[in-house]
Amino acid sequence: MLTVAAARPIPYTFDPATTALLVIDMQRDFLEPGGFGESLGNDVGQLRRTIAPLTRLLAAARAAGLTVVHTREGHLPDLSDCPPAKLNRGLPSKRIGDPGPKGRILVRGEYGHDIVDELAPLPGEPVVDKPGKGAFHATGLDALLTERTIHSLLVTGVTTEVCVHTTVREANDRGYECLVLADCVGSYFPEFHRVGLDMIAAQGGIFGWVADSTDVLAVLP
Ligand code: C5J
Repeated sequence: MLTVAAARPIPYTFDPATTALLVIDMQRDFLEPGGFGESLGNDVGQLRRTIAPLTRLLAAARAAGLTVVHTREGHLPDLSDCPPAKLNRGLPSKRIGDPGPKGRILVRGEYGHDIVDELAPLPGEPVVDKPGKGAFHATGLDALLTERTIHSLLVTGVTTEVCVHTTVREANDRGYECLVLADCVGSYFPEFHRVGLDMIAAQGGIFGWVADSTDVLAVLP
């Protein structure tokens, strides 16, 4: 067992054999200059600062033999898996399925929907395509983790208060112990990022634990 002593609110203990690194939605359209996220006026620098520490953590996790799971938010080309309540949200002409700077917005198979080159999945690493914000909703993620006897999740990706938070809440309710890596998750809104992390660790770790990736790197074999 390994212990991340600096985790808040209390040290986080995990067994690498039953732990997965979860990399949430590190997609071009959210992170890259010229992508959909930036076209909405967002500062993608707030998200891009996660790429370097996450690259290091991903390499260390792979070297330590952890299960690595990537997710992507997006929909089938005919949008049949996108509920109207989601489809009708957003600025007109910048909705899911509309043409965007890197292909149709949040549509599977489009260039912008895929993961940034720096964090490209290795062959054999599962990539979970999810239609919702949470990675458990309408996906095979729970079954995949159960099959591999995973109980603990090192959670990374974007955005802190949306898909990361939703996924951590879903995971917590399903009995997974989640450690969120503060420098490997990001939001376009620094205040939401800070408060989002505080909400996870508050009340004795109501949704999980928070630490920096360097705290995990220090204990990984
Ligand atoms: C958003 C996400 N923010 N991956 N998606 O729409 O957090």
